[in-house]
Amino acid sequence: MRLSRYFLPVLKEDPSEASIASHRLMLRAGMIKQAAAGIYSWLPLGFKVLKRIEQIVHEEQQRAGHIPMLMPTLQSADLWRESGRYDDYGDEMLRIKDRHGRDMLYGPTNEELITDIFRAHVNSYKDLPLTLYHIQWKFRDEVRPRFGVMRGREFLMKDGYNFDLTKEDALHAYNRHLVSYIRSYERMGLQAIPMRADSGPIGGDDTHEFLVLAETGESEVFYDSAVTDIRLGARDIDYDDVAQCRGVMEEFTALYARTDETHDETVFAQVPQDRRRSARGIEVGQIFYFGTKYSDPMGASVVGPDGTRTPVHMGSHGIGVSRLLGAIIEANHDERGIIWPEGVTPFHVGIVNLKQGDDQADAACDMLYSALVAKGLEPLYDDREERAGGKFATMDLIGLPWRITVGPRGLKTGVVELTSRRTGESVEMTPEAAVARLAEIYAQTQG
Ligand code: 5CA
Repeated sequence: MRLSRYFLPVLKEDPSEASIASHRLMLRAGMIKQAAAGIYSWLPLGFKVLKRIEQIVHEEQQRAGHIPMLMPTLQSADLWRESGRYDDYGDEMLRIKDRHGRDMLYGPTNEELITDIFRAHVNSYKDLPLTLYHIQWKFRDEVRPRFGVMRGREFLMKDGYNFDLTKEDALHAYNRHLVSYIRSYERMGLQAIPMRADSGPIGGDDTHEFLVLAETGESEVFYDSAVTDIRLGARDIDYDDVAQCRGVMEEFTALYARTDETHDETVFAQVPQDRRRSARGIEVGQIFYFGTKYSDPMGASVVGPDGTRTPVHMGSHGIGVSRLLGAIIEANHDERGIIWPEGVTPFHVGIVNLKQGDDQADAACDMLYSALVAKGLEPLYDDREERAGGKFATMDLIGLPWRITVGPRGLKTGVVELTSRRTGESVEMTPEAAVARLAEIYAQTQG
């Protein structure tokens, strides 16, 4: 993409409505624009990152054997009356009447809808296990929408639902989700720690939230600092291997890590004192096992191997896709702007032409551009007639992890400069070497 032809409405000044870094930087980098309280338009740059995150979530869910689909945003109130949650959900639910006076709602989550689909089409235990998911907009009429996309009213969520014959099978689904979530977050360059949490309006006994540690996080958390040393990394996972998934779950949840809702001072006191931490975190996902809470009242059952009908065991599992942009920026920025992890960056590399209009510099940039594209990389070429300082400031603000600077001086000896946004380090090399280096770096971020 050539910047002169793109739509990147960066702001020069800090917007007054933004109190935390991610909100401020998303507005300044022209990624989002508020449409109403807690409701945002996703401008091209923000939309690109949102799609990259979605893509990682899709790949990792399907790797775990979960099946993508799409349910609508508007739902009928009748289903929610069946589960008993129409009244329970309270003012957070946006209620709407259609022209016939029928009660509708903008879905805050989809347990009822998916259970209805299941009971209409699945009848036998032979069709289990089954996990369906979608990535769809949700609406929750939060009392205090704030921090930009972090606590929106309209937000994008991946929500998945497992249907299993037994509690044991459903717990395997729970573990599978835990593992696949950690993998997804790691690919986004994030450490999100599973913490024992409270199930709130979703219900159930078993639930973990995934928290990214950040001073601006809304949740208070307590943990054993040794938990921050655990990584999934590149290990091979067989999602059908019940013992392996349980093993990973146990490894990640054995140490003390809880949100304030489940925090227990007496248990916490058993953690060695020098490892006891209290901090703040951003909740980027939550998994639940709730047994037959929805399948029972809604009649979602299967005929088991012994010929009798039993309600299915269920769980639901959510990732805050739009919130993740905020969380990633909170964890990756400096005073000059965003620093995207390679896995989610909107463009792989920025090309800065120091002397636009100079035949040699223009030709070198065009060649670089084509060579990067040929390697499957997406460059953003700043081809505007602007001072170098302004071009650098824009690149630093929007946070592409790598920048190639092309100028007449370097071209005299056949070199360009490759700069890391994170470390600020610059290395001179030939354009071919820069392309090869970037191709190598990005090959490592593939799932
Ligand atoms: N049905 C379950 C799991 S599918 C569910 O709704 N879980 S949840 O309530 O925990 O939401 C899942 C994730 O969505 C949260 O972990 C959080 O990351 C994100 N989320 C929740 N509320 C908001 C909000 N107001 N703005 C942005 N993201 C949100």
